[in-house]
Amino acid sequence: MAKPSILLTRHYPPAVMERAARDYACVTRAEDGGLTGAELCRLAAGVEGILCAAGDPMDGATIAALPDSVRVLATFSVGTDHIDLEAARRRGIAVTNTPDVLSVATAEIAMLLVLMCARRAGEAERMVRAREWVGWSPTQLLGVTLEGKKLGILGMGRIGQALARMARGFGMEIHYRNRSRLAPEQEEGAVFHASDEAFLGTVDVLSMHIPGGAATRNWLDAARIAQLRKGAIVVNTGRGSTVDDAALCAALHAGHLRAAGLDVFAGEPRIFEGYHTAPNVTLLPHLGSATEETRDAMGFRCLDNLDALLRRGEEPPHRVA
Ligand code: 8YV
Repeated sequence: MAKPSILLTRHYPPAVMERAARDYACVTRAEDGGLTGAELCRLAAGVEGILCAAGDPMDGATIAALPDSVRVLATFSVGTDHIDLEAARRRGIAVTNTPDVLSVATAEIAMLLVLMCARRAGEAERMVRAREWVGWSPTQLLGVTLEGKKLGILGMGRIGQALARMARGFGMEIHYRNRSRLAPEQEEGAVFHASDEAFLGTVDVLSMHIPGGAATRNWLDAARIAQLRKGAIVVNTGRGSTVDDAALCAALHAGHLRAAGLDVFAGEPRIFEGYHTAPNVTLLPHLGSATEETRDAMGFRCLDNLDALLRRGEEPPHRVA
């Protein structure tokens, strides 16, 4: 039987590309990224599945123009805000994602940013690298200790819960805000807050883990930032669109916030200009899931979903639309 044909929009990890080539007739690209909607539709001619990723043009107009052969979009991400799910539903195209396998890696990056913000590691590294370190002093680059501090997790899903487990190891007290309260065995002693106001007014560190999209756009705006305690730290490893960049920058420059650590940005890879000149901000290039183990597992999860639909005619295990 002929292998089903799929389009791979990116250069996925070698083990993923190898498995894809073993089981599918693959259309690949010389470039990684920079794909336009028109090129995507052209490359997709005759393929049944597309292994795509964040940053690919999966808007309504592109999905409407995809060839009729396309039956499934398997995204190499847990987030689906880059895909117009409604447009896919209208075309009868299935959409799958990669939950679970990236929770620990993303929580590690959140914990890394919390540590970097609390201990001013970004500023410190920049100083040493610039050959500006003139020697140790008792008051140089003083940060804050995490032990005993309150970590506020916004969005207590799989990634938030993985971060909570790590932060407990640093002696932090866990607070959270979520659509609904978790069962006690998932809470593991974390304090649920029923309102944004109570939550924001309590925490020393806010770690954001909410999805992108219209419903969460600019969730962290000037009004909510003002509800945070003076000297609070903000970390975002979810989606950049959930933060009002101008408001966050203003609060960092004004000193209301101690520091911010950002791994995601609205309109990335472009970055809001004000962040470049804020010393107390740590900027990472969307590293959340970037470990060898995790990226392999994400790719395999995409292929598992494609296999189910295209090779066995079954319902894919991680279908979101
Ligand atoms: C992905 C992510 O690796 O899974 C997500 O939603 O944000 C990342 O960890 C990245 O978006 C590539 O698709």
